[in-house]
Amino acid sequence: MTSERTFIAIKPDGVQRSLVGEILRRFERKGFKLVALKQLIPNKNLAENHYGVHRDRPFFSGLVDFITSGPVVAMVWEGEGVISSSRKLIGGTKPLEAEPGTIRGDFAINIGRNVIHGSDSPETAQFEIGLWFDASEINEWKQADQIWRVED
Ligand code: IDP
Ligand code: MG
Repeated sequence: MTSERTFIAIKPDGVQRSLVGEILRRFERKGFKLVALKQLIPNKNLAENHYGVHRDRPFFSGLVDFITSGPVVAMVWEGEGVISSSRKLIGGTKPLEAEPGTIRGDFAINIGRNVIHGSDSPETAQFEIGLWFDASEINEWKQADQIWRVED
């Protein structure tokens, strides 16, 4: 089994709308392991680095203003296949097209207020985890009931 890690962030709209518990619940009940969690208001530098691939897009400055506008809940989740599975739990970028049952499908209607971010590849996950977290903030621990989630 190859375990991997992904970076997940509840954006300021998700925090303001009290969706933190609901979102954590969805990742927990799926069976992934939470290995880092903090709330912070990202500064401009962090936001611009995080969304660096979108630097030349027309929505970039609005996106940076939005993500720095209030508290974000930043997390690292661990498990086999967690990167692509998280993207499925999150749903498509455009909330009106996101499947019902996904986070964006259930809780959002607007692309600029789509509640949550998740890394889209192993390379992005590694980059984003390093950007948002110090190695010392990530905990290695064993889930007591892991044998009931994952075969040996
Ligand atoms: P993703 O969050 O599903 O990975 P990306 O295409 O990487 O989607 O875009 C990053 C974020 O930028 C989106 O989640 C959304 O908040 C914002 N965004 C993307 N496209 C638009 C747009 O056309 N208008 C406004 N915001 C956008
Ligand atoms: Mg993306």
